[in-house]
Order: sequence, then structure tokens, then C-alpha cells
Amino acid sequence: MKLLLAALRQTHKAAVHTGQRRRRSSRGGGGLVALREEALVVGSSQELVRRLGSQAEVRTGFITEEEEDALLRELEPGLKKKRYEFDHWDDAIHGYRETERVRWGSACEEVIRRVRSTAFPEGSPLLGPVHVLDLDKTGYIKPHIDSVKFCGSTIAGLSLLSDSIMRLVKEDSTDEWMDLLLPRRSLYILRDQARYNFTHQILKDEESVFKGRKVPRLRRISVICRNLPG
Ligand SMILES: O=C(O)CCC(=O)C(=O)O
Repeated sequence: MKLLLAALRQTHKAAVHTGQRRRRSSRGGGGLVALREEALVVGSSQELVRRLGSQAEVRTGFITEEEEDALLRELEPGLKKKRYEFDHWDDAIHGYRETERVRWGSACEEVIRRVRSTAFPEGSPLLGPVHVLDLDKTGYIKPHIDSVKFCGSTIAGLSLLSDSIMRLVKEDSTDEWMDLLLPRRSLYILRDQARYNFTHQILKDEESVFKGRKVPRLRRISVICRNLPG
């Protein structure tokens, strides 16, 4: 199982350095798009945010508190048996434990069904196991692009327990970036160019700032559905 989960990610180390250095100088002139009542996506230009807006989507309050509790009740016992992994310097993720789940209790099954019917085109072949990633408060996800061998055009993830920021950086033009604010209990969906041409990462607590406002990164569990390559 570890191999399959690791295979879903391909790290792109170059983007870590150039992307972050250039972003600092370009931030401030960024564009933003109003999604529902609050702007949850900002980027290096309004044009980019407008162009990629539908491919990097955040839906606030996608699950209720009761549904979050149901997911946690189902996931915590298995996760607690594992240790957080910190010591692999080359991993795409620091401070995490993870698992996959195929079968769910009825409340959770209904949530997963809703995620899938919202995020994926009808008839799209789906990756059966749902990926569950538990990030410690000090954990973070480095920039990477999910493997095109194992994962199709769409990645959809629920965020439990904590708000966080997902940063997308264009792989071959690191001046182009977007930050997505992922509130607790929201769903994000990355599609097409946002999935294939941009690295994605979850920022560590020290860097977790959105539109000048600190977004405390606590322990965070994500529940991620993917489709199969077409
Ligand atoms: O935790 C998340 O929502 C993103 C996970 C991720 O980047 C991955 O598993 O490739």
C-alpha cells in the first residue's frame, strides 16, 4: 500500500526554490476571485486566476460537523496504530501517516458518493481506494505533481480538523502561482491544467498566510478521491 501511495506523487524539487523566491517579489499585485462569500483563491495575476478558476475550485462547508465527526470516528482507530513519519528527507511529505480505504460505513459512504458526483465527470473511471492523509501539526506537503501513470485528470480532497493553504506553482514558469485557502470541512478540486501543469503543496504552519492573514495549520486529515488515467 505504501508503494501505491508513494507512486501517486512525483516530487519536483526545482519548483520548491525558484517558486518560493520569485513569489515573494510578485505577491501583493495578485488577483483574486470571489468564490461564494469569500475569496478563497489568489494568484500571481487576475488573468491566471480567471483562466484556471474552474480548474482549482474550493467549496466551503462541503461536509457538516456531524459528517466530519463520522469520518474521524471511522478513520482515527486505524490512523492511531501508525506512527507519523518525519525522517525521510527525500519524501514529498514531511510529518505524516496515511492509509487507503475502500469500504466505508453508511454515513461516510454517502459523503464519498457526494464528493465523487460533485468532482468527477459522469462515467469517469475512478480509483477505488480513497487516500487518507494525516498531517501532524508540524507536517507539510512539498511541491509535487501526482503521477500521471496512476492518477487521472481530477483530484478531489476534503479537509478535516484544520484550515490550510494549498499552493499551486506552474511547473515550467514558477512566476505563475495560485494559493487556495482550504477551510476545515471544505472540498477542493484540481482538474486538467491545474492538476497536470502546476505542482501542489500544503504549506507548513510557519508559512501559512493568506492575503496577509495567518491561517494556523493544526493537525489536518485529508480524504482524497482520484480518477484513473483516461
Ligand atoms: O492533503 C491533501 O489534500 C493533498 C495531498 C497530496 O498532495 C497528495 O497526496 O498527493
